[in-house]
Amino acid sequence: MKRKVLVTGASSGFGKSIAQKFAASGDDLFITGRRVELLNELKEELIAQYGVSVTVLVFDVQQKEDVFSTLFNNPDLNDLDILVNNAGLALGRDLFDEADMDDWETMIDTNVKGLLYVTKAVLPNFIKRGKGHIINIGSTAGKEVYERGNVYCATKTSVEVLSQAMRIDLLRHKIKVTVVHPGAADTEFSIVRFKGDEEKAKSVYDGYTPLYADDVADTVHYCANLPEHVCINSVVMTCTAQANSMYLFK
Ligand code: NDP
Ligand code: 8X3
Repeated sequence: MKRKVLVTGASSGFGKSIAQKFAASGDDLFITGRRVELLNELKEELIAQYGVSVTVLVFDVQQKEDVFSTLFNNPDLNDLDILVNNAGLALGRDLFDEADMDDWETMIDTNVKGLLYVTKAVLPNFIKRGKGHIINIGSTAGKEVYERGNVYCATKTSVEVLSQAMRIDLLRHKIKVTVVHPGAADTEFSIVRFKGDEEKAKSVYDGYTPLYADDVADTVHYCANLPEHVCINSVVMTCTAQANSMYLFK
């Protein structure tokens, strides 16, 4: 049956691929991000290829008022089935004492507070219907802390903890909560992390085959396609060359 799926951070990487997977299986999409041109391009592609309905919603997840004015009480989202909280980023890879405080704040505001705002804004729709599925994108960075990962690791640990908390507190509303923790994946992630330094970003994926956005999207789509009574709580996935945050065989 056709579902309504909201994917944050769909202008690139995992989010774009996740939107493509759901559209390919006939679901209607709400795709969000800040880069409106990329979202509009994706919308045209999905409509032309799959004939589904696609709505572009442009907002910065850090801006609470914008998140709420776009999502809260939005009648189009009344019968939302699935929320994928994917928007996020790392900024910098610096030792704790040398890291930039503005980078820290942006990561906390995006990866933690943004995820909370978006979830709170659409939750009444799930509660009214007594069903819904929240799929949060964490990271192996939330499983083991690595050198120079400090605040990024803290935000992804928060995603793990908040996923557990949501699962417990929302149990009475029959809402499923899944968290997917991917390891190193070749997206725009490292270009953003290294502030546009493409050489440095590329070197992160040299010497092994990393995950690709489609690998993560397949897993998210799988978790969203299980029977009503089944919920995958947590998935940690890495490429074959990676064991965890610390061990990568190049
Ligand atoms: P990308 O940089 O390719 O995509 C990030 C997406 O998040 C973009 O669509 C971007 O949209 C959106 N985004 C970032 N900040 C904001 C914001 N303030 N408001 C709204 N949207 C925002 O990276 P990935 O696809 O790799 O990352 C997706 C998620 O996966 C992130 O949460 C990341 O932490 C996590 N992750 C990534 C891994 C990797 O190795 N790539 C591994 C594990 C987890 P726009 O710029 O248009 O706003
Ligand atoms: C992104 C993967 O290894 O850079 O979450 O932390 S890593």
